[in-house]
Amino acid sequence: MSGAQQTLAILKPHVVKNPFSLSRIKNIILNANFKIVHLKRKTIDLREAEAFYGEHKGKFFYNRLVTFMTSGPCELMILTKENAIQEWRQLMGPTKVFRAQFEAPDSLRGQFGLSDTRNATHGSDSPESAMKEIEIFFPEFRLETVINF
Ligand code: IDP
Repeated sequence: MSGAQQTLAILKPHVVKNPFSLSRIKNIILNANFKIVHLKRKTIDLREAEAFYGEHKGKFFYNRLVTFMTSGPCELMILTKENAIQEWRQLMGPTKVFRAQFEAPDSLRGQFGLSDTRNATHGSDSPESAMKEIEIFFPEFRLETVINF
């Protein structure tokens, strides 16, 4: 049995608006040997954004983040690969764009991030959050169907 793992990846609205960035990021994803198991382009609604970022409620950046994430279409993806959660976070780079640009300039956030809010991508940070996040955006998706992908 393979050790394939699923993670939720989001390409944030400023990336989806820019066809050049979007196709470059998708090439990077495929070249890093992730499989895109499911992909949806949609504008996240307020209820989904609040469920998704609930742990950050009350922080100084929360309103700005929710406003941005609901401002236009995102691309939501279920990615699979061995050790997908950690590998995707590694490919994304640090949360803060100034750190990404200095410490990991080749990372997705280093290349495509514009600010801490508009840091290009999201990735689940644990198997528990991957399951919860996939359930928010892909309620129709049955995780067990790709366990042995
Ligand atoms: P992560 O996306 O790397 O997992 P989290 O700490 O879970 O990082 O934060 C969620 C999102 O909140 C980040 O991707 C980023 O867009 C935003 N964020 C986090 N910290 C800050 C900040 O200090 N200023 C502005 N936005 C932030």
